[in-house]
Amino acid sequence: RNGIEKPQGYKVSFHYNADVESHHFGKTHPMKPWRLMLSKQLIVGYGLQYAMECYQSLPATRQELARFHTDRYLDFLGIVNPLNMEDWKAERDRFGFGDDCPVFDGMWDYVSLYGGASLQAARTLMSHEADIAINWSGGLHHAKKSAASGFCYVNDIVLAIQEMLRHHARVLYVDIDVHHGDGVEQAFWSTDRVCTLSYHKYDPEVFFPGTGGADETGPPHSRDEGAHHALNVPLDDGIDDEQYGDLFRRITGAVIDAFDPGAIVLQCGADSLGGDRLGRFNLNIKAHGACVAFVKSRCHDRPLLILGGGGYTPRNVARTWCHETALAVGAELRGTLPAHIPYRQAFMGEDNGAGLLYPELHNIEGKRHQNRHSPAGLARLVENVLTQLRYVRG
Ligand code: ZLS
Ligand code: CA
Ligand code: ZN
Repeated sequence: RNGIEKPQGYKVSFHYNADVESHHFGKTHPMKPWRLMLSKQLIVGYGLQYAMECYQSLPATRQELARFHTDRYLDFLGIVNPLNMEDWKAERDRFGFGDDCPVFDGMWDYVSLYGGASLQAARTLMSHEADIAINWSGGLHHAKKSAASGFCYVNDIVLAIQEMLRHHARVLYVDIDVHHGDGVEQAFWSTDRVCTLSYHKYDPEVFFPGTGGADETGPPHSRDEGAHHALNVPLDDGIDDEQYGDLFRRITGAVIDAFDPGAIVLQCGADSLGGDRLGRFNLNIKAHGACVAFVKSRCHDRPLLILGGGGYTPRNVARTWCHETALAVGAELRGTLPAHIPYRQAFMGEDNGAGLLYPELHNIEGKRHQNRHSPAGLARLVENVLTQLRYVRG
């Protein structure tokens, strides 16, 4: 009745602390932590909490954050607030704060909460208490060791991977956010123990962060440690379900086979969906979810860490991450949204009233982008990564 069919024997853990929801980047800022509340409402509305182990996560400590971030950056992050920030103008610029990464009330609490949730998720996997661990509040892939960038203040992904490297020789990072996963790529640039694979919109002049070209593969010389272990799939506007799915399966499948990681981290940024406020792709929820299902199907007995990321049309973010939580636990959800969830109105879409009296889980509305991909261009992208993989050994 609650939509749960039968579990497939995967132990799934869910890591969350509802205190993240209440933080605000500012009224006009596209990053809205309350999208996490909306996601959680859907997940609970479908009863998925009964199919996983739900952990109340704790904030990461300063010592934990310092495993990746510098002391000087953390000092500033801990000290600055909207009232005193005028006194810290030079540091503010140096550490990447500004319109994208504003100083806001409760910033330290917010960043330590999403960081703590990813660390707890990684540890739960490493102690074999779960096969798949989920943190939708994480996936903030742009943060650098000494700087905030692109709405990201601490890099929970790097912290989680560092934890996993204590137990596994090789970790694979896959990133389906519409933006390039530059912070994670940079953190593990000089090691062949982490392979980073990002799919993203690439247009260095106009689209953030401007990195992630096909020839950005790692340190320059083949004998340098980490050479060839950064993999990038630069894409253009409007890629559709079929094109993306085909590309994703061929490339990600080949990377898993070649690199043979001991554990996998999947960043599921929902800004690669059609109709996203900042995105450029045309993916539907089922195609986005098919990436999660594909990675899960290739994990066999490797632990899988599933993280959130971007996603700027909150009702679509919540739908996607609810659908993907169901894929993780192996549940089939009925298409009509539960009737009794709080904030059900939020799922009604922009044009309230006509037609959408019974909103669907798997449908998204919103403007689509013109598809700028050709079969030949996509084939070249696959060839390019497969060529690079000749240098990658598990
Ligand atoms: O991957 O494009 C940029 C940088 C700028 C243009 C925007 N201005 C404000 C700063 C300089 C070149 N930044 C991107 C960052 C995208 C981060 C994606 C994060 C992730 O999804 C992972 C979580 C960007 N795109 C759109 C905006 N910033 C943006 C749009 C609207 C606003 C409001 C608030 C702030 C200023 C006005 C803002 C940023
Ligand atoms: Ca990406
Ligand atoms: Zn993004």
